[in-house]
Amino acid sequence: MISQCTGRTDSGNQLQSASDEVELERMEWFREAKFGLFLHWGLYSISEGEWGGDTTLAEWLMIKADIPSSEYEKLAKKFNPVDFNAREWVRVAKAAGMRYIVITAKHHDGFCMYDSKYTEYDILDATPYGKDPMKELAKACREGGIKLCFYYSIADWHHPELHQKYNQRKFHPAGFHGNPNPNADIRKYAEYMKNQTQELLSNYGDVGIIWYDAGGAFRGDDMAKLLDTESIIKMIREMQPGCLINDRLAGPGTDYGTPEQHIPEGVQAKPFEVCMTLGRKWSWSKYDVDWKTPAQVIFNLVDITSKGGNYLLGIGPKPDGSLPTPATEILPQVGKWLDEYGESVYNAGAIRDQLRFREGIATQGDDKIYLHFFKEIGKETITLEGYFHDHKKIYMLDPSGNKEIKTEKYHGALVLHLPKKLNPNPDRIIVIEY
Ligand code: FHN
Repeated sequence: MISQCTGRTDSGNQLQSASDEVELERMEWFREAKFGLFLHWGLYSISEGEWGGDTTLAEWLMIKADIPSSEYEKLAKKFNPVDFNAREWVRVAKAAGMRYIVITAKHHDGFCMYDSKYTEYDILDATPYGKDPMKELAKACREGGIKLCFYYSIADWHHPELHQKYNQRKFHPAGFHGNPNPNADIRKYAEYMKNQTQELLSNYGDVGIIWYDAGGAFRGDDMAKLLDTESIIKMIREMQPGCLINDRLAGPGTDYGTPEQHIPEGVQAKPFEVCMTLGRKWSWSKYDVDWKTPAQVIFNLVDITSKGGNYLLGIGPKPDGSLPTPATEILPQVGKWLDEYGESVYNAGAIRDQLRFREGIATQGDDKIYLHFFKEIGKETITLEGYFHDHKKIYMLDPSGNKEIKTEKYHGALVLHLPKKLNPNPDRIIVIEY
């Protein structure tokens, strides 16, 4: 039996090879974490979603508004997040039940939200703020016991050694760059990327993930060859063996898949993490008004867990460093539910049995099956086919006291008699303990 939390077998010796063991070890915190906070924060946040009358913008501000570097760089002089409080960000994440934070160290605009020795185009050298927020966040994460992870854009609309042809060609057939350099040398950009990865892994303590992202750049190009990604991956493995690498860096041996804004169908063979915005935008926009409800977030989290994945939920801090009010209202409600019912997520994963449960979503831990009913099912009994355990007990999960569920066997299936009054929460959970 494979544990859903660690992926490790009960005997521990059915693993295929030593490298599998290393991989499982590295992934263990990630499998157990289940839920993370994705933060997009940068110069684009200053526009608050608007530029030249267009109010549909966000972190793609520079490319969508076709802003040259000479113009875009001026935003740095306005970036002064005086209300940034790393401890508050960590408190909000933890209160939501999130166990890791992924933050944009550098997005496609090329601006570094940390103190880099490889460029002056960073928050310490180019803004009035003059501090490194990632240092403060790293400290707050360590104190708060949650993992700090860095998003790093492979695309770069500012760096002189990345030819525009490698960046996104979504709006410009020749590719986009804020200051195109026809003589750009991709080897120098590859070295820059590797050096910045090295400093992120050197200066902020343990890093949970380097979350690479091309955002459509290098499409049709051999990214692995052009950027020598194998040497970057090798360096990461040597510097911080516990640091994960997502699959958006082309190359051998990355750790997990990253479906975006959708939940894949069915249980996935490889570890994965669904990244999704809480509103409509990845970064802060005051025009972003379509926010998911706590119930929708909970449903997504349980659905993703039932398929063996993690949920990385995105919000955009404001330019002053404060968090969007809707996020600070929605996330604590998700955290409250996880406080009461979170064992069906944190201590569980995809169903391993042949159980067929049509009335809702099932997750399975090491010795429990959790049946989540997200809507009224309009009947007093349900029949679980393909169930074969000799269970110890079956009960409704209830923080005020679990309620025993009556059952009976019927032609090899298990019939559950549902209680008349189901809990008034967005999710009623029946636990089968065996
Ligand atoms: O282009 C980026 C986008 O701005 C955002 O960062 C998302 C988050 O996963 N990734 C890319 C689009 O897939």
